[in-house]
Amino acid sequence: MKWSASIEYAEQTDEIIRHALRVCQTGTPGPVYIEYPSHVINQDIEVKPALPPAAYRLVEPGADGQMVAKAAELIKNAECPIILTGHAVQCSRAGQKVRELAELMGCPVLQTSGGNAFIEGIEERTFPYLFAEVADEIVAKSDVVVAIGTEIGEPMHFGRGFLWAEGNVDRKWISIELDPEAIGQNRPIDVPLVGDLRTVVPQLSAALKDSPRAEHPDLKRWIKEDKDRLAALAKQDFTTPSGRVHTGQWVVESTAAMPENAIHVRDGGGTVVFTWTYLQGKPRDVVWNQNFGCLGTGLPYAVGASIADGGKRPVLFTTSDSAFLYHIAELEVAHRFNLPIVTVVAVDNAWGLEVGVYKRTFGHGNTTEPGVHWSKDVRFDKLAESLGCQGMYVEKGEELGAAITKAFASGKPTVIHVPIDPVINHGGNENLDTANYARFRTWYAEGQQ
Ligand SMILES: Cc1ncc(C[n+]2csc(CCOP(=O)(O)OP(=O)(O)O)c2C)c(N)n1
Ligand SMILES: [Mg+2]
Repeated sequence: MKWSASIEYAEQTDEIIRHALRVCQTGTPGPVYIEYPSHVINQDIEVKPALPPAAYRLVEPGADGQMVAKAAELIKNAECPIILTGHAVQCSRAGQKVRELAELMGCPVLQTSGGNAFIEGIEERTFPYLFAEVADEIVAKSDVVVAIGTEIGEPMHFGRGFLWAEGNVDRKWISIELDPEAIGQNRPIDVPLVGDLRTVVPQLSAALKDSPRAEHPDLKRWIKEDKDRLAALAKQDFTTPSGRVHTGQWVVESTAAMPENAIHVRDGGGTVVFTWTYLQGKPRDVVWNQNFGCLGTGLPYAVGASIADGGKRPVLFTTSDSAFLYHIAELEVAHRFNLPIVTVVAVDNAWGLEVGVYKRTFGHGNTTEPGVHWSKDVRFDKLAESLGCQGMYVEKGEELGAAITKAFASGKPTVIHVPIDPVINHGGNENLDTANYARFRTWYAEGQQ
């Protein structure tokens, strides 16, 4: 909680509510807590009309004008300026403003791993940092980075290590953030632009409007190379030794069948790692617990997102099995509200990512990995039916896309149980099969574990 208060006198109500709204929307937005003692709840008071927001708190704060001019100069004089988008771009609905800036800058957009929602209109020029090969070249060539709504945290190697240590290492950093405390926490910043993304990004665009940059000469090639990469991944040979579905195919089929306007919710271990590489859709809203990678949040997020949306947009929830089990009873809510959530469960009957760690630590076959495998008799489709939802069981990867389409068409909350190959999912001794696993590991202690 950012703040908490108790309303001891009924007449304080307005003042305390206003302060609560002020605090929760200042800096990084977050919840506040107010309690009413029982003697206040039943009191009658004269209530004056509510003040308009701008009369009692800062609304849509903008950045310092001199700083905006300095940032614009850096961008104008750069050879390869780029944009790095964090999760706040999606949360604050600043996407179309970022699109305008990206077009004026003629530049590619990199996504942080927590900010992988795509912005309508610039999907093609957007690449996931670390998981698209062209992103390596883009980072190395970049000489100015406009970081928008990101703390430039550990999965970004703090904007200092790994990929950032290649190429133009003296690149300049412009950081657009609502929270002044986020500026410069993880790396030095050349130009801080503090304010609401929805105000600051247009300020920067206005400063560049009269001299838009030509499209970067490599942009078309980057777009083509990434398209080719994704097409090749979709056509990969997905045969597995066990005959169970390959995790890569599980991602390809699920995300290719994702409706264009879907909200994509993610949860799990190995499957999330595969999703960064194999993702075929360009979802405009992605809900996933980046910070701390806390498992089990997916189903509550899916239910919450769908209720907040009024049940209008389809919700595709891709999850690993163990993560799904945490709060599986929330399926009852999905059923009771008849929410259009299609859950696709990748079932390896294990805490897969942890099994991989055991194997690397103790060697394949040298451990029974106690407590990380569970019975093959668990059936998520049947569990779903018992809670009022529709259940499906899909054993063949190539049949998964059609099943998802059918599930969305039915309008019913549905759970699709997909048995996936355990070795592919959590890797063999060397973790050779998990897509870009070595790169994912660089997040943790720079891969020194
Ligand atoms: C709440 C929580 N507990 C434990 C972990 C550590 N952890 C990371 S991945 C993982 C295994 C996840 O298993 P599953 O959801 O089945 O995904 P899989 O790797 O098998 O695809 C665990 C236990 C975590 N991230 N969050
Ligand atoms: Mg699992």
